Parts: sequence; structure tokens; C-alpha cells
Amino acid sequence: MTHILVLHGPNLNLLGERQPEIYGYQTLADIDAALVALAATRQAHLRSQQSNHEGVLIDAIHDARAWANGILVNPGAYTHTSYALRDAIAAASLPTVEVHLSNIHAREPFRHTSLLAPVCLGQIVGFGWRSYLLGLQALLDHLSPIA
Ligand code: CA2
Repeated sequence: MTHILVLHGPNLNLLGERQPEIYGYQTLADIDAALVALAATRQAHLRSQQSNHEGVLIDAIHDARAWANGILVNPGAYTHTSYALRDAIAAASLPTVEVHLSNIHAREPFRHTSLLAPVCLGQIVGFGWRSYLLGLQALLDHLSPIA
């Protein structure tokens, strides 16, 4: 069994309620349910957590060292600001995939930089809620290569 921490950053609890033209109509619960369904087909177990607080996200990454094989993270706006989150991911040394609903590279210039990308396995952006599914697939393939 593969164990994955799914981490959702600030404001993502509002998904489905506002700005659907950018972030879509799916709620965070919808996304988590789709991820659990995919995980079930790959003998993977997910623990999902959302927080609006940088320190809580960092603590979750630290805790993951004790039980997880990998991390799937949408760091929200901390993507562009948080050296602390980057250090936590680097220190955890767990394969981590960064995902974004929107294409951050096609938006405001401040969103073009991810401080986290250099310490992640890879980054998937711009496919709405499917970015999460693609990210989980990539992470599970990395952990248990099919071929
Ligand atoms: O595209 C993404 O997934 C982002 O991580 C979303 C963040 C944004 O700061 C990043 O640049 C890109 C914002 C999440 C805000 O989510 C909301 C959802 C519904 C209504 C308002 C905000």
C-alpha cells in the first residue's frame, strides 16, 4: 500500500463557491473524492488536509515523514511567497508533485514563479480539477513504475 499526503493551501476551501471561471465548479470535497477513487485503483491510501495557515501546512509535511511515501500539494498563493514551505518540502525528502488548477504561467506575473517547483518532482498546471488527478497519477507512477 502506498500512502500519500494530499495538501491543499490557503483559500482552496472556497472552491466551487467563488470565481468558478478561474477555478471551476468542483468543491474541494469533489476533488478529494475523485482522488480517493483514483487511489483505490492503484492500491494507494490518501490523507487529505486543507489549511489557510502556513505553519499548519509545514507541520503536516513534517508529520508526513513518519507515514507517507509522497506528497501531492496545491500550495495556493504560498507557491509564490513561501521559502518556509519550500524548505519543509526539501527537508522532508519525500517525492512531491505540485499542482495548480489554473495555468499560473498565463496569469499575473507574480504567479509565474513557483518557489516550490525546484524542490518538487514536477509541476502540473492549468487542467482545473484534473490537474490533481494527473498529479496523483504521476506521483504513483513515480513510486511504483508500471513499466
Ligand atoms: O491555480 C491554482 O491552483 C492556485 O494555486 C490557486 C491559488 C492561487 O493563489 C495560485 O496562484 C494558483 C488561489 C486559490 C484560491 O482559491 C479560491 C477558490 C475559490 C474562490 C476564491 C479563491
